[in-house]
Amino acid sequence: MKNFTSVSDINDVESLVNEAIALKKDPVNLSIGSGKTLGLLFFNPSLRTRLSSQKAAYNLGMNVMTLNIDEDGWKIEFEDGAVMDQGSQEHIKDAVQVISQYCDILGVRTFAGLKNRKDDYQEKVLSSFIAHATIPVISLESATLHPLQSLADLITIKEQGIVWPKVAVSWAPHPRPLPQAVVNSFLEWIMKTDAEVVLTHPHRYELSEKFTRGVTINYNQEEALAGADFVYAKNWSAYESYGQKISEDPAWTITMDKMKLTNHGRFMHCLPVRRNVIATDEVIDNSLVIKQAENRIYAAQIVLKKLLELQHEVAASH
Ligand code: SN0
Repeated sequence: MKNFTSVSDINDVESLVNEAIALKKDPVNLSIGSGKTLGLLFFNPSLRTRLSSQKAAYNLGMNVMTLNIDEDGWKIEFEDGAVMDQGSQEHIKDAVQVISQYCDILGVRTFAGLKNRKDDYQEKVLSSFIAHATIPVISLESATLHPLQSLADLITIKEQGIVWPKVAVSWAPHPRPLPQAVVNSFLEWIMKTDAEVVLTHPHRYELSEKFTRGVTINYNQEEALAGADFVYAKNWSAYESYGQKISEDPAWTITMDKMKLTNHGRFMHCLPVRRNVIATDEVIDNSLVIKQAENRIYAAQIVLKKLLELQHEVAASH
C-alpha cells in the first residue's frame, strides 16, 4: 500500500477489518510512530475525520500537524503551467513538495465541487497531491470516495456478528446537494464482503455504474428495507444531472415505521446527520452512528500502522 485512497489499495479487506478490530482491544502502542509526523490538510470542514485521525496518530506515538488550508493557507493553484497573475498564490506542486519535507504521512480532505463531473471523477485535486507528494497520501474524503469512513462502517457491521447480513443502502432527503463520495465508497467496500446489498433511491438519482455494478437496485424503498439487518442512509446529489438536487421528498426519510420492516435492522449514517430530515430522532438515537464514529479511530489507526510498518521496513533494508 503506497497511498490509501480507495478499496483498491487493499489486498484483503476482511483481514484489514479483523486487524482493526484486534487493534481496538489494545490500541496504544507509542513506539511505532515515535518521531514520525502526520500532516492533516483540510479544504473543507471536518469533525470526526480530523479528531479521529489525530487520536489514531497519538495512539501510535505520532505527532500531528493540521492545516485548514482553505482558511489559513495561501490560495492554491492546481492547473499545470498556469500564469499565476490572478487570485491563486501558491502552486500545488510547491506546496505538496514542501509539506513532504515536514511530514512522514499526509492526510488530505478534498470535497467534490459538484460542478464539473469530469474534474470530480478524475479526482483532480487528490491526484495532484499524489503526483507531487514524496510521502504516502491518505484520503480523508475525496471528491468521489471516503475510504476511511467505509472501513469504519465495515468494522461496525462486522462487530455486530451477523453472518451473510442484508444491507439496505437508502438515499434520503437533504436540503443541500451533497457529494456521492460516501455512498460510492460504501458500495465499493461492502461489495468486497459477503453481505447481500440492495440500493434504493428515487429515479434520476442513479449513481455511476462503476459503483453499482453487481448491486441490486430497487426503486421501492420499503421493499428494499424489508428484512434488512442494516439500513445505511445517505443523501447524495444526482450523478447524471451532475450535482443537482432533484428531490427533497420527505417520504424517503427513515422513520421507526420503516425500520419495523427490517430484521431488527440497525440504522447507520456517517454523520453529520440532519435530524428529522435524513432520519427521525428516534431512529438516530437507537442506531449505530456513534459506534461508526468511534470506529473511525481504528480505521485510521490500522491504515497509519500499515504505512508506518512499510516505512520501517524500507528504513531497515537500507
Ligand atoms: C458530507 C458528505 O460527503 O455528504 C459528510 C462526509 C463525512 N456531508 C455534508 O457535507 C453535510 C453538510 C450538511 O449541510 O449537512
